[in-house]
Amino acid sequence: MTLPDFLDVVDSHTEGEPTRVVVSGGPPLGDGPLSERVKTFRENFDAYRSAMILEPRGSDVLVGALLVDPVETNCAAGVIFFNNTGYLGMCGHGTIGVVATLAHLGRIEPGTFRLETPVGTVTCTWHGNGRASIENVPSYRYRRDVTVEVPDYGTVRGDIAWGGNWFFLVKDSPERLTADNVQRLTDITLRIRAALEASKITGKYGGLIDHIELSGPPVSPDADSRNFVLCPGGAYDRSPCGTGTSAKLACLMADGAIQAGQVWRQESIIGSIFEGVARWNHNLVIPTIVGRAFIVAESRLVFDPRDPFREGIRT
Ligand code: PYC
Repeated sequence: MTLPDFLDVVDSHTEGEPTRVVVSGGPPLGDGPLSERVKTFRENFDAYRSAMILEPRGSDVLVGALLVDPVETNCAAGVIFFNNTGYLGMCGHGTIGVVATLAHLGRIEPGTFRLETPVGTVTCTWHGNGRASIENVPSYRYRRDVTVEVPDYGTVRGDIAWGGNWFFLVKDSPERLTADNVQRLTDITLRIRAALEASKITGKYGGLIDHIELSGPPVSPDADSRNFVLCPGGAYDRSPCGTGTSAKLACLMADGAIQAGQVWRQESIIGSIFEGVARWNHNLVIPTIVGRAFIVAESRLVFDPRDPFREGIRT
């Protein structure tokens, strides 16, 4: 496949975590279910992802979002999220970034609409002034109090939960949750993730646990908890992580530690905050996450056929 000459994108950050939305162009993925279109993207057009996300045009922290036609007729659009290593089921900060981008482009007014993702439909509300809410896909705790032996570190205990991606959540972080400790936090969470994989500990139906979330006491008096979230590509989430906060809410609801409708304020490792609230739908938790996103750039990414790194630097 060949890349186009250029792609127009809008970059934003949601509570510190960046999102790049493709606003014109993008690969032809057909009109099948979004999960099949992800497969087509991965197998036939992965150079679009690498060219947009990897250096020299992007970075390991960046999440990309491609808007596509939805299958569900009650959805305004479909969206496929991707990062430095592959494709995400859902992305909470990214959805808030998409909503702010659509508002910036004048494509939406304050109000509510639905977006289709490869793992289900989310309901978005644009409140204006950078603020958006997303009612996420149904979330749940799959296993409680799972222990894993991390070589040369020790036993780590956590819950496995789904919030649109699979998470291993450690309630009482064994490490200091401060921004000056992210190197160590990254190292430890990478080792926890490798140990889970080596021990064949997975989400339901063998789902790969690719996000690790450590929680501890907040720094801000306005927050209930602080987290550090390792993302699939090895970067840490600068935001409190929308799908991670959803997984956390599912665990808190399962424990009876919060009640339906109670606000949970989740602080990130850099001190930004998402507000979360959840309700039960039978035995599943429906989380709503509120956060702010701001536009930081409107750009044209250029792919010069003579450029040896036009598909990004794959290491
Ligand atoms: O906000 O859900 C999220 C997310 C996942 C990976 C990075 N951010």
